[in-house]
Amino acid sequence: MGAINAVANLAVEGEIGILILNSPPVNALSHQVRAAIVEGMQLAIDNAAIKAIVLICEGKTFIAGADITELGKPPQSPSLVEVEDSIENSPKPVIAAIHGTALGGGLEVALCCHYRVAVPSAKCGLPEVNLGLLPGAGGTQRLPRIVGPELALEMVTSGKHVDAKTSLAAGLVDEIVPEGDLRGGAVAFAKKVIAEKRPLRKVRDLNDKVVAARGKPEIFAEFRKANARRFRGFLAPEYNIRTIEAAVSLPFAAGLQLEHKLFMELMGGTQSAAQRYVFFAERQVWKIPDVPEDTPTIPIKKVGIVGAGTMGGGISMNFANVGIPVTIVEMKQDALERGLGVIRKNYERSTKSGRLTMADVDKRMGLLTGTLNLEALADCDLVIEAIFENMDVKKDVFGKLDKIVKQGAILASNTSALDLNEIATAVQRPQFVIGLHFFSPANVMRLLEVVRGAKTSKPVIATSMQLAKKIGKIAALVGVCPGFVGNRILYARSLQANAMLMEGAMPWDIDKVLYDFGLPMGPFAMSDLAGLDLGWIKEKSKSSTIREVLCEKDRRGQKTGAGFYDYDEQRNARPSPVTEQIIKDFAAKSGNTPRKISEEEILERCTYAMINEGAKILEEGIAIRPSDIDIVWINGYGWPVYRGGPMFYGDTVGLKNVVAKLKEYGPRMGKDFTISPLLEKLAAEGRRFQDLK
Ligand code: T1G
Repeated sequence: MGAINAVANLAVEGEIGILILNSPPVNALSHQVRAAIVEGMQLAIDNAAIKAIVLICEGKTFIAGADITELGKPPQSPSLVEVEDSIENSPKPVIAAIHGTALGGGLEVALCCHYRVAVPSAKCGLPEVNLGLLPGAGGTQRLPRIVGPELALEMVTSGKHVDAKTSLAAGLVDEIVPEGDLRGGAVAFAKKVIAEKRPLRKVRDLNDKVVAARGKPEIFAEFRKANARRFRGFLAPEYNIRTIEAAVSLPFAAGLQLEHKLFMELMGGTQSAAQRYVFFAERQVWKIPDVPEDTPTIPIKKVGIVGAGTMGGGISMNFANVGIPVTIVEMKQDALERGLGVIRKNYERSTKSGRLTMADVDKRMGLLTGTLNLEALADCDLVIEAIFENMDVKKDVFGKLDKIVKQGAILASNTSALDLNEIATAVQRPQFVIGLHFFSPANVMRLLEVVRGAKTSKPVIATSMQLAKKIGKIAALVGVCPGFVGNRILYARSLQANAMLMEGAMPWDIDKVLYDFGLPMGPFAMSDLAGLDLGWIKEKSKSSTIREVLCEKDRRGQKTGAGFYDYDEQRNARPSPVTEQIIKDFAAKSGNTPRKISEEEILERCTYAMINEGAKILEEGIAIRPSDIDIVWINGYGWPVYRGGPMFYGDTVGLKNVVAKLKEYGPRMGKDFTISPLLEKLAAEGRRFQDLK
């Protein structure tokens, strides 16, 4: 038969019509693809020679969902429901042939086919919740009918991709066909359907599993209870749960109506707008304008880590996890043994959750070599220094590494604040020096700030970004300045938080506002967790800050049972009358008159100071684009993804309002506080950070 349009073909093999989609990169259900399916179905139905139809995709994956770039735009016909009706109501059996990932609208289309086959490596999922949405094309009503409400609840609220074996066991796919011969396997299955006169099985009519769950509200009550913490602040998970409840309690058509109503509510909300923004931001962050994708990279086959402390150990695990051998250097044997011991303990903890087997642990530990000898790093392709933050010590280590490590290797620093360009002056090859700023715990935290020095070469940058992807990190390329992007913005926020303590707010007032906003923890609870004595030197302590006074009174945080908060045996925090008095005395001594500070002011001063600092970071070229800053804060500092990041949040509240409020707060923002000219300009022009290209 031949081409239907630019993205689809209809082929005929005997009695089987094969509708082939080919719309790179992921066969998303764009208008063109939807039109092609409807037309292709009609052609196949009208062709008397065709007795069954196979829907298959070329490229790396089956349909990976609706076209996210079209969401929120005026709908174009045919709609996804029209596409689905053309398949489900076909008088000829339709078989979906799945490879790669059948996701979202893609799985919903497959669920409208009468049968589904998949290769062993295929995955299925309804990840709309990750976009702040729910499956809006019947998935919430068809999935529970085929896999049961329990698995459907898990799938639509986690967005997880289910593998082929599990999909087969759950009835989501009917047969696993040979890897590499999807088309052949699907055609053979279609012939079987014809030969055995199998019915046109519509998932919408399969009610056993939902009927069996009727009168069991505990399924949903227990699920909500078990996941309350995980879903805190998000709207979409609860909306998804309500649709599965509807699938159990309502007839199919009524369930579809509720699904559509709830979908449109989420679609129109700020949370989904934020999460869709983050979807694309997570893909943009890898694109470096002046480092093209074909920039040559350095093969990294062996890594060296200097320092087996908390950071060095965590960093090492990332490489062992992907099979790259690591040599860890320490100064003293006991420190080395302690470091390796912590790594083994961390791995063994993963065996308890079943994520790793003891064989996995031994294999990874087998890739780690401890030594007291820096020369052992001579043939490494990458060496990462993870020792304490002292410029002289770092420069000394880099000077030694420069003489030891083979030419062409990358010399990286895990510094979180020091001047990388200054460190690079200690070597003869500054073009091979880069910052790889991991976040603690480094084997868990997804973020990596890749710090570009003044002389860092493009191949070294390209290699570092590629390596970050390999070890499962999300990396943002940032420039050199105190605190880079993440910590610099954190500092701007803490200036406001600490200032408001002097003006009358209490740590728990400020923490509550930021916790309710969606952050996992407020700044003062976070300080208590990290330890108030981080960087504190007792001998030099002069009661010059509230933090110093607390340390002097041995209130150093959770570890001493008291810090800003008091802690019980289970380390539950409660506001402290002791701290309250310390703060009041300290503020009074500094001539401050306390006043009631509203939650609104607390939130605005903290978040607007962050947005303003983000704008300065953009002005200075320390970050490539605003969304990179958002990726840093979402993946490194727990900024709620449903608020899109500080810069997106600025756009949400309106930059005009941000500037107006900053001016209204005026001197309260601090004597050194200035509003970013870029922020002022965008506000004056009624533009957003997102408009910056
Ligand atoms: N729409 C538009 N573009 C998409 C897309 C989509 N659904 N999925 C991926 N892309 C682009 C992406 O931006 C990137 O572009 C390129 O494809 C490669 O993606 C009614 C409403 C499929 C697992 O949520 O999870 O259906 O940066 O880098 O790592 O119920 O992409 O190259 O220009 O991620 O191999 C539901 C989203 C939609 C799946 C492949 N579906 N995609 O991962 O490649 S909502 C999803 C993914 C929906 C209905 C509702 C992943 C992937 P560029 P990539 P990858």
